[in-house]
Amino acid sequence: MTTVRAVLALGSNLGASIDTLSLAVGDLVDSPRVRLRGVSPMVRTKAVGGPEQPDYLNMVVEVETDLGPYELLDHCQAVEDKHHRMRTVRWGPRTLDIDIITYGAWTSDDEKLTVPHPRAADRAFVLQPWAWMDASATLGGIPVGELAAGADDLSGLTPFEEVRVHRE
Ligand code: A4P
Ligand code: MG
Repeated sequence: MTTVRAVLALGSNLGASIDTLSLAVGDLVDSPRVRLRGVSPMVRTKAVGGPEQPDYLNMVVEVETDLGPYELLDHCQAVEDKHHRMRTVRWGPRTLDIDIITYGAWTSDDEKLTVPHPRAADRAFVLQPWAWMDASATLGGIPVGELAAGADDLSGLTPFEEVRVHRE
């Protein structure tokens, strides 16, 4: 059976975000067709784009799957729906967003599924946790840690350990 490694980015800024992200990772790999290969730390990030909204928690996971790319998108959207995702305002606050960042070496310009994710290369909230998960990862041939270091939103990112310290 052919399997592909895919990188997924998760974000949440409504509700119990820590629990939502943790449960969502479990839900993603609950399918026998999706196995977990890597998990990043969670990061707290200032919202990029959209209306004024709360900070996000973001993280990245790597999965190995025999689902096709559109099947994987359906699976991610089913997990979003389970966590009461509403699609109202584009870039607005959400209980859970799951984006497919890469799907092996496969590329697509389709509006329904654009891969690699067209905005990932500019977004520290995707790139920095990805670099922490996999120091050897590249996007468009460039190390993701290098891309993160040049991303405009890097200064709005706080490692999860510091999030916990603030809460205690
Ligand atoms: N779609 C196309 N390509 C993909 C892909 N690679 N992965 C389509 C997932 N979906 C993809 O997505 C809208 C449509 O995009 C889907 O129906 C799918 O067919 P959505 O999740 O319903 O809407 P959205 O997330 O509001 O839009 P979009 O364009 O995915 O938003 P972005 O660009 O992902 O931005 N700031 C911080 N700090 N942290 C965040 O996580 N997220 C966003 C969302 C903005 N600002 C943020 C964060
Ligand atoms: Mg999305």
